[in-house]
Amino acid sequence: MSEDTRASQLLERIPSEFTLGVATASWQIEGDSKGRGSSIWDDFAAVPGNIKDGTTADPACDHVNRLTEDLDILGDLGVDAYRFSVSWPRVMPGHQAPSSNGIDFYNRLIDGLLERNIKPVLTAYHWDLPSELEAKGGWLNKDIHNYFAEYVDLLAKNYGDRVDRWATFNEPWVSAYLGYATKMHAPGLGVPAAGLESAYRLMAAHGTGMSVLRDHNVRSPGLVLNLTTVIAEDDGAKAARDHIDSLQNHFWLDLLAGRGVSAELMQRTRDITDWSFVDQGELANIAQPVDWLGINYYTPIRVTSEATLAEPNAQGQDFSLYPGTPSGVKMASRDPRTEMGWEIYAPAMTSTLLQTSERLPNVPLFITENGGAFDDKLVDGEIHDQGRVDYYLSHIAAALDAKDQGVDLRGYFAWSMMDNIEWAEGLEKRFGIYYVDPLNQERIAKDSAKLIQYLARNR
Ligand code: GBH
Repeated sequence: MSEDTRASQLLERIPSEFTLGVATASWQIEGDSKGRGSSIWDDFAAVPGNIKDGTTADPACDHVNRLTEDLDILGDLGVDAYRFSVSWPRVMPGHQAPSSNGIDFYNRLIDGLLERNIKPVLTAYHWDLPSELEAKGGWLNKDIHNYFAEYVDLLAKNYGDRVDRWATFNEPWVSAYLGYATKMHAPGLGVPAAGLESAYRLMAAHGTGMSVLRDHNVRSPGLVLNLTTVIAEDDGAKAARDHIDSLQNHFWLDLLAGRGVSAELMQRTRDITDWSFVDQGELANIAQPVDWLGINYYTPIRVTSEATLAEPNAQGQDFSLYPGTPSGVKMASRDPRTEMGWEIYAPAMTSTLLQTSERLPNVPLFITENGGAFDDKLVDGEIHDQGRVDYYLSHIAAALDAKDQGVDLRGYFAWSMMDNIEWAEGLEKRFGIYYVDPLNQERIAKDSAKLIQYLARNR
């Protein structure tokens, strides 16, 4: 089937009230690090070797200085919504007094979106913790939820009248396990027990943030998790599968659904932590209703006990991210893959949505990130990113399959609006639907941008 036919058939399946959007995050695009306080990602990037190509926060996409141009791109795309994150150290440098310049930047962003008829979707925390708070223990500090509450209060006061949808956190699993259990992300602690503890404290802060957002009566508060389907390739891998599933998926949904931390998970991790940081009184606050849940989906996780069959690991897939996994198993992602090595397998997106709607019933779901890094080639000013176009066609269809099967799926956001700093991978891994030239910051629509534009404009 031709690509145009696939695109027009997909278009027919998208309901008119379904939200179509694109997403970014502050540290990955903003640049202008001089105009804000320091974050753990600035500290992490300053250590040689932490970021593969030595990329630092500046200039990134120089988004702070190119705000109008980027707003015009969003307007031209014709998307319903734009998901961005606020840099905590830009609006509250050092977690001290608020910065009027920083607050004004997001006012201009939000107002510019509304002028173009685009709904602002705000994430409070997408990984750039003020350095001064990390010095106090970061997400291991038992008072971190109170610091977070002060920050969310500032956001709600300033933006609560105009933001359409709020997320307290983006992917707390990544903060806990890439940042604290391992050294893959900032702050790079590398202590397994710290992964489990920070995972809990991030969710405690989510609960406190929700309370603040409710106090301010903002529209649609919720959060974003990275969830996926974990597949055992054989019987010998089932115990490992269950453990990874519990840390990756169940843990967060159990807390949100009021089931607390499961006895099985506590049992399987008892040699790592005694979970004494779990405060029974706090669990109800963590479990307060959310108006929506965002799911960031990229790839499934496969586990096998047949060591010789194992494929090379996908980028980042490592058992150190899942403290307590039984030994004797391997990750077994398959071809085809993106440039990250992540397996492309759209049915796992459908199953992830189905599984999530069972584990946390009656909560509207959004795909808040989905996309891929591909080896883009700029030829005569054009990027024919066929791999990414195929990825979007198959994954948006897979999301709609879940909707057809009864999942209350309300929208889909492509990651990302433009090429940006892919965290520890630096600038070499490109997830954008717009190409960003690292030398002159020129933005060029890839074929995938034309696909998203076609879908967004023609519904
Ligand atoms: C998201 O993280 C981030 O929100 C976003 O900032 C980032 O740029 C984007 O995705 C692309 O990476 O790692 O092999 O075990 C996604 C992080 C990616 C972590 C998929 C879990 C599972 C496969 N997640 N990953 S693997």
